[in-house]
Amino acid sequence: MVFYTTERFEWYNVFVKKDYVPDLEKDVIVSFRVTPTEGFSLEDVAGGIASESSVGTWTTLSSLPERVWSLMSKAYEFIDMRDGSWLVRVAYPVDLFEEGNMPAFLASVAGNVFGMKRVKGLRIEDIYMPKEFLKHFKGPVKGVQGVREIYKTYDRPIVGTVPKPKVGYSPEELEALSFEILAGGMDFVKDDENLASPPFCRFDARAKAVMKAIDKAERETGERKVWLANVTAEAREMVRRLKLVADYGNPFVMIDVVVAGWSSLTYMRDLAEEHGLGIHAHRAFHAAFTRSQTHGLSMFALAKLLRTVGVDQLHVGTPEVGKLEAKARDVMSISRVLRDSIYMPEEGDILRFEQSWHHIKTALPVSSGGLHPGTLPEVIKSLGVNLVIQVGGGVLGHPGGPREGATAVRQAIEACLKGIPLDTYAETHVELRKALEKWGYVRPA
Ligand code: CAP
Ligand code: MG
Repeated sequence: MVFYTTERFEWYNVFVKKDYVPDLEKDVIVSFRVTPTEGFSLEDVAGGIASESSVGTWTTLSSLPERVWSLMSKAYEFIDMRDGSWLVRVAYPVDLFEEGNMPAFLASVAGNVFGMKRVKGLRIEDIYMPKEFLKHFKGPVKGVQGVREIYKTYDRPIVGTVPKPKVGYSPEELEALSFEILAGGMDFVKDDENLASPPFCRFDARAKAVMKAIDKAERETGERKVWLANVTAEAREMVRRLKLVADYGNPFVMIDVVVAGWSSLTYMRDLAEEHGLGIHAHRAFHAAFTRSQTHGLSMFALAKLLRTVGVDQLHVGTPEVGKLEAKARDVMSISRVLRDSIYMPEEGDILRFEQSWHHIKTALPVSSGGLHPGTLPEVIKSLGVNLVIQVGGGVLGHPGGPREGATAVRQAIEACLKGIPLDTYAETHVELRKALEKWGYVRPA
């Protein structure tokens, strides 16, 4: 075996190669937004990031196997963002990573680097994945087409409700409420992200109750109705809950994917496929690392990684009309990167890469968070109809009760698709009128 000493190198500088041309077939490329700590040059910082996230450490080494030279990453492009930060692109040879191991991949490119003293801020804006990398991942089980086939609904947004209060109902109460919501026009009823199996609403009892409501609503309406069943729990229990949901013939489970973690999701995705289920991904906790513009991992990159592992639908937020912080342009880009077979960045967008998805199926964006009938035209205008819409408080808070609340949401969607202003449609649709009388077009603070 040949060993080299690295004593004669300025170690971090070895990882800066400004003349490097990335190989789009064989390199994973990460766009880092870098804010250097005072006293460090940009090259010092970029070299440190590239080293720590691939093969290096903080000092020169007395021996190095020859192979390592071909596994090193290269910081090759530096763009001044003119706000004290730089966009640094780092290329990683695909052979650096174990095939299909998302947690290990992230421990590399999104691991120690975030805590390095030499970075004051570090944010991953995007990750380009070549076919060589993607081919080891399975992607969504159903994809947009598969989800549409479940509902037999192809030309309007799929729409549903999370009963509120988000936690507190008993199974019997949820049964009655779910029936009202579904009979009123919703396609699905969804558990909230923090509803698992508390003493007053055990998962198994809830499953039985909600499925009874679904059977009854399907008989009454003739439409397919679905439960987005939150199975998030300790891994073995999550498996048991998924199987229970499948035994009931319900086609979806929901997972709080960020808090459950990448290994859990990878495993659950395979189990979902075995049982013919789709996965609804709730992103609770994402804002802890996606919200800052100078540190963390962007929601755009997170959405790509989740599609790669395999979720069929994912929360993306609302185009500035909802209760949670979001930028309309970002929400649109995130929606497109889930739905498109080839993602093309907007003109002038230097943060994001063109991304071809190869065999990985498409996924549906879910718009949610403070929506009500008055804000739906804006949501559909921005995000299109190939979309899942979730309205919780905007249904449960309807003055006529949840059934009328659900009907009002469906009416608002109908009006949008027909190109009729809501106020006009409300003249002949009383449930919509009552919703507009309460909320108008307000954007929750
Ligand atoms: C929405 C929601 C969702 C959020 C999550 C909630 O309820 O159920 O969890 O939408 O945010 O509890 O807030 P409302 P995001 O319809 O009553 O607001 O979709 O941005 O991930
Ligand atoms: Mg919720």
